[in-house]
Amino acid sequence: MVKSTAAPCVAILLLFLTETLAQRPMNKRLAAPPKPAKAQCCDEVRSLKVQVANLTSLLEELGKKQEADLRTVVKQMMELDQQSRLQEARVMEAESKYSEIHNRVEIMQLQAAQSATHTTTDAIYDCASLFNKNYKISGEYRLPKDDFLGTPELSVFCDMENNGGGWTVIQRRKVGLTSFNRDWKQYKHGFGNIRGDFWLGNEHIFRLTRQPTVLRIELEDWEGEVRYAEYGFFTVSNELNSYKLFIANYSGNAGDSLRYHNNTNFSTKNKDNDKCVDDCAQLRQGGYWYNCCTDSNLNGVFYRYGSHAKNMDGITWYAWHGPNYSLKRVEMKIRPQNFAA
Ligand SMILES: [Ca+2]
Repeated sequence: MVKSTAAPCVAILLLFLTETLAQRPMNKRLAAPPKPAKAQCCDEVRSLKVQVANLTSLLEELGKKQEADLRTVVKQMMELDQQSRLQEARVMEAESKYSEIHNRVEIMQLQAAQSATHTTTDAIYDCASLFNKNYKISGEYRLPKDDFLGTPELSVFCDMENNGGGWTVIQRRKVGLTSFNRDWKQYKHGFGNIRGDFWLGNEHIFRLTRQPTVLRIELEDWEGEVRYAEYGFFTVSNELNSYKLFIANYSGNAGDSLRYHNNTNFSTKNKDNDKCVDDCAQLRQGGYWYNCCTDSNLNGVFYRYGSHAKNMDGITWYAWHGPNYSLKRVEMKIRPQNFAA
């Protein structure tokens, strides 16, 4: 009987063990992530990767296109610049021809007038006296020599049309091909082209400002804006006093950048008469009434657009554009205080 009861117990135990062993790997398999979910995730990653690849190539394409566009724009700008320069040169040539013809006519008119008024006492000193004799066209005129004053014949440019006319131009910067880094003698007698860039000459300016004189300075920047500074009083001493500058009574919209130079001597690269340990004429590369050194430098270096905003020795007017901006055009002109148009 003992034998017959032990046999079923062993069978149950074996069955239990078999089931337990069989269940173990099954549980393990159930704990792993389901197969379909894994496949879905990879598909998403793959599609994202494709999208990223597409975007990258799109960006590359855009980048290349932009670069090409930029190159085209730069090329077009360079072409336009070239064209405008050519046009500017053509306009300048035409202007100079026009002005030459005008001048010939004017000189003939002046000569005729001089022979006609030979016996009268009203002498021709400057553009203002010409204006009062009814010369109202701007251009080059020849002032006769004056035996009484001991002055030689002199070519001047008269502005007969702007701000009431009668102006004798004593300085001009607009073309930029004439160097203003000249010596004492050249500044004394004048240099340049009376229809282009020139300095009339300290000796002539001294003579012309012996009567009470107004100075008008006109400035233009590279953006095309025009401003002016006017001095109701302007005179220059003789050579013994180093053509010392005296100015007063400022008015205008450019700011007063000549006041700092008031009461200073004229200096050139070979004559340091400034009020500075430095040699201002050498530093600023011009001839001017240098103090220590500048609040304006109208006889400085002509820098073209693009290189006009980098140097201290350019044609500067601090009160308007600061110490490093070289102007595009300058004109200094004088007229007697008692001038009445
Ligand atoms: Ca000095």
